[in-house]
Amino acid sequence: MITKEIAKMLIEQINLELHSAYIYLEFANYYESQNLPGFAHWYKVQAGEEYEHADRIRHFLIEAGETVTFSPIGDTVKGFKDAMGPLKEGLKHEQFITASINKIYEKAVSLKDHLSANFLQWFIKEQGEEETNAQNNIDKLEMVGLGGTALYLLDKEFARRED
Ligand code: OFO
Repeated sequence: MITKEIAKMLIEQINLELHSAYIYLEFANYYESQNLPGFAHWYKVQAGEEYEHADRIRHFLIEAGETVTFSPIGDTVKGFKDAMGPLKEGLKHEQFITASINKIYEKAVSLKDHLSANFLQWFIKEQGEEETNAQNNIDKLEMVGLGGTALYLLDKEFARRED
């Protein structure tokens, strides 16, 4: 149903999505330690989304008759200087994930693997949103600064993220 090349790339992408969840939970750990529970919550919700992305690909592959196995997940980034650190790292990471999705999509198109190409279009749109969200978070923190009442209120806003 789908090409072996794309199946292999998608299995690697599952690993990247799970790695994203792991990275974002580490961000949540950092924010908890900084008494910013709203920021921690935002990234905990994001980690859940990444898990769903991984499972969406896993399900697609299983439906296509592929065998899926996992490999080890990479390490996380630690030791942030301030609350902006994870946000910048998050944007960089999403740009990396977008590039990876685009690469698989382009390969699927070149191999005429239309089923995979069609499946990947959801992820292309999703990556657009993820990059926008990551940039918005940076913009908001830049606007309010790294301390005081405004930061407290931004933390409250981030605590309201539902999905
Ligand atoms: Fe799965 O979108 Fe972020 O990484």
